[in-house]
Amino acid sequence: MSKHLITSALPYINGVKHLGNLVGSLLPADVTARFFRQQGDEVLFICATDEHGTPAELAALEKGQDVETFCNEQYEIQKDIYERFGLSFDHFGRTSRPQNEELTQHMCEVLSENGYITERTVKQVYSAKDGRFLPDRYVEGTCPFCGYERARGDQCENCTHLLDPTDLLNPHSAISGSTDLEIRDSKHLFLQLPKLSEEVSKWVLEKKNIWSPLVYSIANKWLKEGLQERCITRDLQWGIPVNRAGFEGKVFYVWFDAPIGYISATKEWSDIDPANRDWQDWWYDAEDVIYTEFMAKDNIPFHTVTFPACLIGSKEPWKKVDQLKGFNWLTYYGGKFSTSQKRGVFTDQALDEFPADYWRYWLMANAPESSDSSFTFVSFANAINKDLNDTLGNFINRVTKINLKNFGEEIPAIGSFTQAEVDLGSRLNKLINSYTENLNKLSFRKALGDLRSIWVEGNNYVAVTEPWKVVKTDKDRAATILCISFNLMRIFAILSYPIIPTSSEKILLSLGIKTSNPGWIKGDIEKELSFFKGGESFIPLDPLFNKITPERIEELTSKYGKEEE
Ligand code: B3M
Ligand code: ZN
Repeated sequence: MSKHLITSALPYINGVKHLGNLVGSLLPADVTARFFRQQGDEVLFICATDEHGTPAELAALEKGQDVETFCNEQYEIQKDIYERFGLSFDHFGRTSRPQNEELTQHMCEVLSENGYITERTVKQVYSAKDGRFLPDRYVEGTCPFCGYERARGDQCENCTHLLDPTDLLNPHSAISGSTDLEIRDSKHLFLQLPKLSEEVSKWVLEKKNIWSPLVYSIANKWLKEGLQERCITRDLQWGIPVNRAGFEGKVFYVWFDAPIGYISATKEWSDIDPANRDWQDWWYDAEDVIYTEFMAKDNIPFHTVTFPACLIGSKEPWKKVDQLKGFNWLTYYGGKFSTSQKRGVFTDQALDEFPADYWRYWLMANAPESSDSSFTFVSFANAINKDLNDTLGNFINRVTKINLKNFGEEIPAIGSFTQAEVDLGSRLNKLINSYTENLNKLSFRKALGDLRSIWVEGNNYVAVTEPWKVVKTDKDRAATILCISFNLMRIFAILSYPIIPTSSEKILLSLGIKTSNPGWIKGDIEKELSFFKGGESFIPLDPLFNKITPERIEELTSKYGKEEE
């Protein structure tokens, strides 16, 4: 039995997330957590809201709320949405909780004791009108590299250059719009990454054949460019205070405290039940733990270089990531999802339109693994109609109908296997082995292709054996075919559980199986195909899925926008 620690990148607190955020970390992490639990492994699935930094402050300002009130509200909104999407976190915490303050301050102290933190006075943009320094996104202006006039103080979203607020041309305050800005001295802490470069490079090299090319190449590029010292403090009110003389009124930079949030959210989890839970079992001297992280590609540098550098620099035995699944982008009709321009489908709206399983299925079948994927309602409707409704749903409906007509609400008695069942078994064996292997390798698109092929086997089986015909001449043979078909329903439900858990639970319940962990299909397929032997009762299922009509597609595309503006 393995011990899996799974984390998803922590969603920023500022606003409801869109489908791209869901498929870029949260959902694949959940699919993997469910899958490992079904293998009988010990799993701890951790996430939290990422609550500090200028995104939170600016969003709160926009809503006319103080940041703490804003974060409290947004945390509950996001937590509720993720529960409705079936994201089975063992704990969903907050980086603004005391555990993260304690651990972040500790991390800075030990890094400082080990000589990896220096103090330096830097030039900062100060706004007399706002009465404060303006770090990162608090300053906007013209990008010196590409002339984009709405560049932010930390990065130009047009040419993606990382910026410092003092680089901007015609800068103005993002709060008051004031251009009356001055440059003032301000003392900050710097993480001496160059001193950790050799150890980090050695550690990254060990991952060469473990991480995907996308992940390994991004980590390597950063290391090859040469690591620079990084400022890990900010002149902000909202954040984890820097508990160091001379740094009153300053907080840690959000990307310093956020990854530590994985550890502190685990401590939140064990603080709930300290008699039975120990966060250090998963993070401290925890070489028996297999740690897998999920994130979008822009987060890969922080997770493969800066955060491991902090853990290495602490000289404490913190668990570092083993496997890291990075994703490209999900686009909306080829363009970017946009919170500000209200472009695309957001997680709260998605649940108003269709059940979570519809989205879970399409997103995992089209996960942006080796390249970007584009969401369109036509593609979405095709998958729901063809794969869920016409393949899985249709198989269940037709077997149930034939059985009700000839044997009532009882699974009929199984007889001996013919060549049809032997062939079915060997095809299923191959497909299930491939599906299991692809999920183990986090190859989600391939895995979903296998799952689809597994469902198709059900329809092929009844098409070949024709129980509706056979029942007229050989009722026992028809009984066997239908009994095998009910066993296929159970097999499909168990295998589909990581992807479409709500539908899978409904199928299992209709077969009289109520469980929080349905296990897996492995070993002797003949045994699985004769799990039900006959005599068991079942509850006829209402149709699990509804087709999406062309009219509905039209309605959705006009509601959520289509072409890039
Ligand atoms: N909050 C997600 C993002 O960049 C960021 C991840 C933090 S994981 C420690 O959108
Ligand atoms: Zn630019």
